[in-house]
Formats: sequence, structure tokens, C-alpha cells
Amino acid sequence: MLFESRRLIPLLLVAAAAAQPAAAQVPPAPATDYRARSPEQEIVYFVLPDRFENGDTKNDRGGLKGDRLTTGYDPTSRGFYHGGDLKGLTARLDYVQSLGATAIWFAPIFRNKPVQGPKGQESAGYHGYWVTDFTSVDSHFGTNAEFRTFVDAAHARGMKVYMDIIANHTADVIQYREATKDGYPYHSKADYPFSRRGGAGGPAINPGFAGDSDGSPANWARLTDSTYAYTPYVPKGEEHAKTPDWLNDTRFYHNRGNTDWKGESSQYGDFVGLDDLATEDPRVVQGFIDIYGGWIDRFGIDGFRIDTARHVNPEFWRAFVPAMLARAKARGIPNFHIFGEVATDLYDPALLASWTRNAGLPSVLDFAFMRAAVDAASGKTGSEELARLFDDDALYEGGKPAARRLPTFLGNHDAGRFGMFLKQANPAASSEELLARDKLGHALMLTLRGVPVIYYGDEQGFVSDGNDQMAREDMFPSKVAEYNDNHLIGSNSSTATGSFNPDHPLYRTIAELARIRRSTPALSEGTTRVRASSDKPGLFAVSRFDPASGREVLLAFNTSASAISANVAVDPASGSFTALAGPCPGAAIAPGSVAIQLPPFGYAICAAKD
Ligand SMILES: [Ca+2]
Ligand SMILES: [Ca+2]
Ligand SMILES: [Ca+2]
Repeated sequence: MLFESRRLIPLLLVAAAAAQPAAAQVPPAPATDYRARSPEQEIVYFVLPDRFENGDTKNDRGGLKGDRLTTGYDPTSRGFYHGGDLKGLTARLDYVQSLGATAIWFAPIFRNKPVQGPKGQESAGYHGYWVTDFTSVDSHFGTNAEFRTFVDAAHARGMKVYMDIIANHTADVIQYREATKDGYPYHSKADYPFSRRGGAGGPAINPGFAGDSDGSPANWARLTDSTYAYTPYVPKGEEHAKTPDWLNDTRFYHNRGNTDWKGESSQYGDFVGLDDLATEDPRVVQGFIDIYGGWIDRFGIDGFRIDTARHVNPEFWRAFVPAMLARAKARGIPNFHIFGEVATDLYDPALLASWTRNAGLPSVLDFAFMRAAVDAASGKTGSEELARLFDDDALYEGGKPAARRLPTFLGNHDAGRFGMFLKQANPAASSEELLARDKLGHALMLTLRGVPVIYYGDEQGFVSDGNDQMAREDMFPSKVAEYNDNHLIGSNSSTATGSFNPDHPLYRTIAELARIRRSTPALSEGTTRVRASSDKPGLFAVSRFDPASGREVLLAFNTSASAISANVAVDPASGSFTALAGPCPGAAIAPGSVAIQLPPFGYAICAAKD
């Protein structure tokens, strides 16, 4: 989840050309029927509220007094609060909607521990993933009333609101009495069973506890002593740091030391000290059903993105998910969307799909799409993995229709930005080539199956020169030197001057692709048939089919630096075509075949007329 590295990418020059869609015309989404839209009909914009827009400078320090180690506020440091807030986000909804987004997903806005980390390595909870109060908005971001204003303003525009939630851990409050020279290494269930204090040879504790796979309340009532692995304690003055108050009891945590992200510790270990919850305990399950059900009841939000989902036992989600869907339905939200984070760098649909089957997650972030699309659009590989993706969709619970609800993306706040991946794969690429590849990647995401997620700032050519903190640039004028020295894609501007330019070529391209997607049901709800792929950069083509009429929409992409002329198989009934984007043939050359010509990194969206 949170890790840090820095890479610098040199920029050199070569020549390239690309398809240039017409300027965007964005019809407003109908405000009245947003509840009726299914998850796959959305286009999502993902934003970190701290880094988006500062609508109220009075809350920049979260009502706290002192230096940055107390308030968390330091707009010159990438690891601290910068001042963005809900008021700012609300004020910029027009910018988000004009890009074509129909839903907004924002990093957690719950109250966080403002600053944590060992002396000299402190950073702030600006990202929102260090929660202390799960029931309130962090005062750096505003108030619960301002959150209501934000949700209501989005809904009034017909836009949906997806909250980012966490059940795996809280902020780092609980500490351990024992420290080793290696810190707090993971203490396994084998070496430190629940039944003994401080290891298998220690005194007997917790008599009658039948292990944590017995989820009955009677069993968990017998786990009264938390000292099986470490001796956890809550430091003086922090006894009620967390809300609801049950979260302050060490019995509701694993207390087994830090995860090494492998095996058992992936579920039971602390993320660098973050207090890992005992999500097997039925009281913890009910606690989170109450917490997050409360946000549905109070604010009528439209969905959840679940952080660190793969670090929680599947049984937890099997109880939590149906409870949330029922809660939403009762609140008049029939299309509530839930998608989990099962993070991986690899092309691994089986891993992702296992969480839809074992844990019953309705959907997961599509890290497989990210791997395949980034590698294809950057020219690192051909398009064979991308072509395979649609076969692998059968692995998900619910099969191919369920796969159409997977949120797809090209980069994020943890892994880094799409622009960075393009630069890493093409260190000698010209600015024109990077822009063309960037448009190509977004064309893949906005036309292929899945729910496109635009990572804020990508539409302004943000590049990030690293992952995590380096990939969380400011949209308002930034004071962070490591952001402001970046060479943006498609612009000579810098993040120092503010980045809400609706004329940026990527903003215009994404807006146009989003408009096409919204007016072409085949792209959001249609089945997919692969027409062409290759083990080297070159032609990638698929057909999507309108769910009502069965009419074909041919998508063709050139992932190579050379122009392409090729015949592509189509439905024999598709005799003539309308170009929705790029160069399309007016008619088939013979029943079942069209001649496609694409410039380097070009793409075409061709709708059959009959
Ligand atoms: Ca502010
Ligand atoms: Ca866990
Ligand atoms: Ca801790």
C-alpha cells in the first residue's frame, strides 16, 4: 500500500504522429435518473481531496495549532497536507463533469491521525488511509455538513459518489512492549498460538478459544487476553483516540507485528505499524457494517472502493458486502457498486477473480487490464495479453457480464501514473510520441470493457516521477519542488501554476472519448470479440456489440510507431460504417472484411450502420 521510491526519466526526441479527435462536446448527464444507471455505465474520476482544490484556507491545519508535526500541514512537502478540501472539490465538479466523468471516487475523507511515523520520518494522513474516527470527516477536509453539500451537489448534476473505505486497519495507535533489533517482526499463529502467552512455551491463556475460524460470538468471548504474540498497549492520552469507542480495545486487533506481505502475515500483520483489525471477530464485522452502513443511510452515497481488500479474511467480506447492498437498496440505491483493491503488479486475473469468488466481492479493481493496457500502449509488449483478457473474464464470479463492471485504470496513487510508465518504457520518446501514446492508452480504457477510471491530473499530462507520494501531485498551484520540475505531457506548463485547463489536449481527447462511450451502449454493455492482436507492437482490434440491436462497433488501435494498413474481419452483416473517432472505412471491401489504415499510435472507433 504505502511505499516510496524515486525514479528520474530522461527525455529525448524522436518523431511521431497520432489520431486527433475533434474538440469535445459534452452533454450534461441527466440528473434525475442517476440511480437507475448500472455500474458499467459509469465513467469514474479518482481524486485525492487534499491534492485537488483548496476551497477554504481556514481548515488547512485541520483546526490544530503548532508546526507541521502537529497540524500535518506543509504544502511544500509531498508527505503532508496541502490544503485541498471538500469545498474545493465541490467547486470543481463542473471541471470533472465536463471531462465526461459520471462518478467521482475520492480517497478516504474520515478523520485521520494527522501525523505518524518514527522520529525524523514522520508524514501526514493527507491520503486518508490512517483513520481514527470512522464516523466523521477529517477537519482538514471540512465538516460532515460540507460532505453533505458535496454529495448533494454531485447528485444534483447526476453524478455518483464512491467512497474509499478501509476495514483492514486503523491508524497506528497501538504499540507493543517488546521491541527486537528488527523492530516488530511478524509472529505467526504456529509460533505464537492464541492459547499461550508470548509463544508456544508460555503460560496458558484464553482457555476454550477454538481458534479464529470459529466465528461464533461465544467463541470470541473467550479470547480475553491479547498477549499471545506481543504485549499490545494504547499509549497514555490515546485511550479514546478512535471512534467508535470499541476500536480502542486491543482485543479487536491481531497484534502480531508487521506484515512481510507474504502468506499468513498478509492477512494478520500490521502494515508498517497500522493497527490490523481482527476481522474474523463477529463484533468487528458488525462494527464495520454499522459504520459504513451509517454513511449509506446518512448521505445516500453510491458505492464503495475497498482499500487493502486482500488483507482481510474473505469471510468478512461475505458478511459485509450483502449487508451493504441490502442497506443501499433500502435507501433507494439499487445500483450500489462495490469494488475491492487486490493490488498486484502482475497480469494475474486468476488472483483478482479469486476475490470475487472466495470473498464475494462484486467487483475488483482491474489490475490485469492495467498491466496489459500499459504494456501494450507503451510498446513494451504486443497486444496478446490484452487480447487474452476477455477470455480470462470467464474466471470472475458472474463471468463476462460481471467483468464489464471491473473498474479499469492506467495508473494510480500507489503504483504511479500512466505518463510515468510511458516514459520509463520509452526513455527516448519525443513529447509528441508520449502524447500520442497517452491518448492511445486512454482510447483503450474508454472503449474496452470495464468501468474507466481516470486518475486526476492525467488529463493535464501529469507524469509523476515515482510511485506513492510522487504520484499525488497538486491540481491547485503546487509548492512541491519534486512536482514542479516535471515535464508534463501535452503541455509546456508546470504544476506550479495550477492545472484546470479544459483545453489541454488530453482533457479534450478524454472528454471526446467519454462522450462517445456514453452515447454508444456497445462500449459499456456490449460483448467483446477480438479481431486482431500480435506478439509485437502493431494492430489490435476488437468488435463490441450493441446489447439491444447486436450492431457492431469495430475498435482498431495501432500500438506501433509505423503506419498500418490491414484487413480486419467483421460481421458479414456490417456493410458500411460511421466513424465515431479516427479513420474508418465507409464500407466493407467484401462481406466480412474491412480495410483499416491507421497512423502511428492511431485508433479508430467505427460503428456499423446496419
Ligand atoms: Ca483547505
Ligand atoms: Ca488484515
Ligand atoms: Ca500499531
